[in-house]
Amino acid sequence: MTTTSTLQFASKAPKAPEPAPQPASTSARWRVAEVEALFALPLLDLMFRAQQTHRAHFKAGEVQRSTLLSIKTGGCSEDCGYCSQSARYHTGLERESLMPLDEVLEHARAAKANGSSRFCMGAAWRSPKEKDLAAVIDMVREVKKLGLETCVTLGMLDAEQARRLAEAGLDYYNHNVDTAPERYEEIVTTHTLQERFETIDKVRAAGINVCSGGIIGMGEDQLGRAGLIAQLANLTPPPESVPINKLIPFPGTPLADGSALDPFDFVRTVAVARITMPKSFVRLSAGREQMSDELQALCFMAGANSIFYGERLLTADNADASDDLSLFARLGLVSI
Ligand code: SAM
Ligand code: DTB
Ligand code: SF4
Repeated sequence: MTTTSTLQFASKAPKAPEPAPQPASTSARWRVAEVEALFALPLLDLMFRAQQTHRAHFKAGEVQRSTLLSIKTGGCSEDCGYCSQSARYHTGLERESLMPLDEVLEHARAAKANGSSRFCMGAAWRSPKEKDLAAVIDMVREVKKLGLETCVTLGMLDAEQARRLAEAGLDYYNHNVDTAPERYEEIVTTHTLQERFETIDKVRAAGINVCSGGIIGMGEDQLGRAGLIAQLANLTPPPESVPINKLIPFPGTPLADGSALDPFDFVRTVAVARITMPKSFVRLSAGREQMSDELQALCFMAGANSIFYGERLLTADNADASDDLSLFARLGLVSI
C-alpha cells in the first residue's frame, strides 16, 4: 500500500449521507414529493437508509416464504390491463372452475413440506358469489389446520364476507392498489381505486391482516412509483404485507409490450417501500423468474424480506424452488 494513496483517501473523508426526507410528524402522511425525494437519493445512500430501517425492525437475512395457488383461473369480468385472466383479452389461457378442496389441500401440504409458511389462494373474480365464498371458507379452515398461515385474494368483498373469512381464521387478504392514483383508470376501468380502498377497509375492520402492493414496469415514471408507494404508506396502518410485482407482460393484454424498466429503479422501489413502511413485510413478487441472482440480492439488501416460493405464481411461472434454495444458501438468507 502506498502512502500517497492512503493520504489521498484520508484527505477525502467520507461525508455522512445527507439526512433523507421524513414525513413531517409521526402521525403525518407521506407527501408524494417526500417519497419522490427518497427515489432521487443516490442509490447507495438510499440502500444504506433502507438497510438501517430494515435492521431496526427485522433480523437481517430472514426471509418469509409464501406459496401461491390459483384456485379459480381465467374468465374474469374485469379489464385490468396487465392480467392474463381477464375474459376481455385473448391470452390463450384455459379457464378453470373452482378447484375442489382435496386438490387445494394437496398443494397446501406440498407447500408446507417445501418450507413455505403461508399459503395464498387466488381467484379470478370481480367479487365472490355466495356459493364460491362458502367453498373458499372451507379451504381457509382446512389449510389453517395444516399449520400454514392463510391468505386469499378474491376481488371485492362486502363487510359480511370479510367477517366470515375472518371467522374462518383467514390471516391475510391480498388486494393490490397496483399503480399511482392518477394512472388507475388507464390500467383498469371496470372498478375504481376507491372501491379497492373500500375492500381494504372492510378487511381491516374484520381484523384480517392486509396484503397490498402494486406492479412496477407498466410505463410509469419515478413520480408514478412515488405515488404508488405513498398511497400504500399512508394507509393507517400500512399493509402488513407489501408485494412489489414486476410486470409480466402477457401476449394478448394491453400491456403485452411491457416497457423498459431500469432494474435499479425496481431496487429503488423496494428500498423506498422499506423506508416508508418500516414494519411491513416487503415481498419480492411477480417477475423474479426473469431477475438475475445479483438483482435479487440487491432487492434483499434494499429491505425485501419475503418472496413467493414454488414453481408457479397464478398463471405464470415463478423462479425455480431449487434455484431459490441455492440462492438462499449463497447469500446466507434464512427462511422464516
Ligand atoms: N382478482 C383478484 C384481484 O384483482 O385482486 C386477485 C387476483 S390478481 C391476479 C392479484 C394481483 O396480481 C394483481 O392485483 C396484480 O398486482 C398481480 N398481477 C396480475 N397480473 C400480473 C402481471 N402480469 N404482472 C405482475 N403482476 C400481476
Ligand atoms: C401479488 O401481489 N402478486 C401475486 C399475488 N399478489 C396474488 C400474483 C402475481 C401474479 C403474476 C401473474 C400470474 O401468475 O398470472
Ligand atoms: Fe385479473 Fe384480478 Fe383484474 Fe380479474 S380483477 S382481471 S383476476 S387482476
